[in-house]
Amino acid sequence: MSYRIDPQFIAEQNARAHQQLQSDYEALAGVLSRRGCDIEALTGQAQAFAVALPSWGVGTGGTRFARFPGQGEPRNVFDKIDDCGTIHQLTRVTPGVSLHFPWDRTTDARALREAATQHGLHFDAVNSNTFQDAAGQAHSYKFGSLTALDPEVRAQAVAHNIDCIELGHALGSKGLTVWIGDGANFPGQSNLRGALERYLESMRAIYAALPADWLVYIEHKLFEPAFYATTIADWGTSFACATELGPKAKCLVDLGHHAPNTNIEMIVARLAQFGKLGGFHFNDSKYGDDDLDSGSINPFQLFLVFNELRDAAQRDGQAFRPAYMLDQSHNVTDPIESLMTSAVEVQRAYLQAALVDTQALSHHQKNNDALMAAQTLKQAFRTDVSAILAMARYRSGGAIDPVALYRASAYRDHKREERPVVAGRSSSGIV
Ligand SMILES: [Mn+2]
Repeated sequence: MSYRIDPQFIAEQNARAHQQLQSDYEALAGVLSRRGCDIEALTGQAQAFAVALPSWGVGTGGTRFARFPGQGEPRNVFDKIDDCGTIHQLTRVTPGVSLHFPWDRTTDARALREAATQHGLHFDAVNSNTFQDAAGQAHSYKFGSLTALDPEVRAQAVAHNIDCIELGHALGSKGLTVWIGDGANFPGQSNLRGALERYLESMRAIYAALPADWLVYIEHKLFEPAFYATTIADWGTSFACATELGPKAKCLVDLGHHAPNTNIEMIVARLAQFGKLGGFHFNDSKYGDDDLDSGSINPFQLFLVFNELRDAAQRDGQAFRPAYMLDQSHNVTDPIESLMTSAVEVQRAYLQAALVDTQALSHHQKNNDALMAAQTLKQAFRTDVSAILAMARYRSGGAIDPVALYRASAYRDHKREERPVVAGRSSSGIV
């Protein structure tokens, strides 16, 4: 039996922090009340918010130079589910897990589904992997997968994606995320238009295999591993392909997959306007696809993204339901601590955006009062909603202070004993 944090221990730890929280919560309630905001409604919104965990994020990622594994890392998909369960147990904001095949391949989908259910987890979009060669596969992806010139390579990549759909279907998932590393490293290496034509041909075959209630998410990325011309490099290409494929194809925005200083919130607004915003891979970035913890570098950008999402939800109502997922790589922190912190940061940005005085904003926009319009957003962004987030966790049975409780529980020490290092451990990765 693997170690799990005892709910009684959570209750004891919370009891020690509750009085302080109650006092902070009441003070914030007063501040918000003067602005006409009901703190109870906001707490309810925070409790209803969810962002999915990447199964590959609970192991140490590493860079292309080296990986420095941590202690007690998950050895297989069941260990990963245990760690994801612990993150959800303490934060109450991560009920979904996004799997990655073949890393998380299992022959017993029922057992995996059962393990997830025991933790109160379900499976979010599954991810295919044709950016590296799996052991024993017939053809290499060195020169591309869905866009490869060799039709047998393309057929193999298409078959893998269809296999992912079947696996995901057995697990109760409702979506497939496709990111490919295909592209060219040199001018002239590839016919740019031809590569995209082959991509669309391959994707049409994958699209045809989608169950009726599934979506396929096209994830674009500016560069790497193709350093000259990536086939699906930007949201424009992603949008064009999603449009060509049909209503079940949507675009996925990974915050790190853009050039520095790109106005990502505007991309979000555009994709939402035209009904093609499928979902997100949240993370943060300073230079490139850094896969840093969400909100650790540019929390204002994250807030502005959620401000656009708030606007889209207001316009489109229940029909607007993009998939929220984290996609991070942890090199120097305990992945569980990073993922808990990031999930809360995404929830924080969502809640800050909910605080925007939309009437005032609209008024200032109509009057071309740029300064006050910007200040209206800043007022929401500067509001410290920590007490609401903590109260939401507390009321949902989570931890008032997830990282402190996690450390006090010595969870990682237990896992170090339970999970001795084995050769050929399952991969974690960065997409
Ligand atoms: Mn990603």
